[in-house]
Amino acid sequence: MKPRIVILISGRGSNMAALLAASLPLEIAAVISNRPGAAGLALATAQGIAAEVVDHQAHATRETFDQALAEAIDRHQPQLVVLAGFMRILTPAFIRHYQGRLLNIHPSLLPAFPGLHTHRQALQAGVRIHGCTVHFVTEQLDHGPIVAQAAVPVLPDDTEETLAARVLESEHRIYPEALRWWAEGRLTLRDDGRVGVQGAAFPQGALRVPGAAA
Ligand code: NHR
Ligand code: GAR
Repeated sequence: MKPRIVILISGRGSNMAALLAASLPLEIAAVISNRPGAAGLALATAQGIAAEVVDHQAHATRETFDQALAEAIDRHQPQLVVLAGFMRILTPAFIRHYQGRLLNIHPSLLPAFPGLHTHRQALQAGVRIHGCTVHFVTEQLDHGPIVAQAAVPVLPDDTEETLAARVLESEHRIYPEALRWWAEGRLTLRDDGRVGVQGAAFPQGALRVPGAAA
């Protein structure tokens, strides 16, 4: 039987859409948003996937919101919970409940630029290479074991918007790939806290910016 996942979103849902489009060998049991107006909800509904809202604004504390969110998730009995542009920091109790079963995509090359406004942070730091990271979620924000990363160049005329768009394209490539590895049972969370990927291809070539590769 195909493994089941639940996807959590907060807005546009383009990473969710990339996962839906990838025909992955898994069942997307539901998409849940903490914002009632999230555009991704309509996208999911249009594809026949259960779309639900757990509105964080209806909760006085992070703890009760996270409890309601976990109840909504667990009704679907997923083997994995996938954060795709989900914008609420999760409490330690929630993280413990989904230990090793919670994935996120973060728009930077972690451990650089955790938190919000990553493209602004990258431009301010003057880095030549930026990107995105798929990682398991732990209590420490944006610090969990890394599954996959993709690098993109930062160009001299980049704005937050142009850089974000370039990174987003790479997000849409590596998140489905990482989910496929998971669905095929090729990911292992090792005792040393690192992630093993069975049978991953060694990448050809390297990115160097500025300047052409030798
Ligand atoms: N929760 C834990 N405990 N650990 C992580 O690594 C998490 C997490 C929850 C979300 C995604 C993360 C990202 O990829 C993520 C990783 C939201 C914020 C944030 O500051 C920071 C990081 C991430 C997501 N959120 C504000 C808050 O007060 C609200 C911002 C908003 O609503 O727009 O929760 O970057
Ligand atoms: C993506 O770039 C995702 O990496 C980022 O927000 C965007 C969501 O877009 N996530 C975070 O910043 C988490 N704090 P999407 O809704 O179109 O997938």
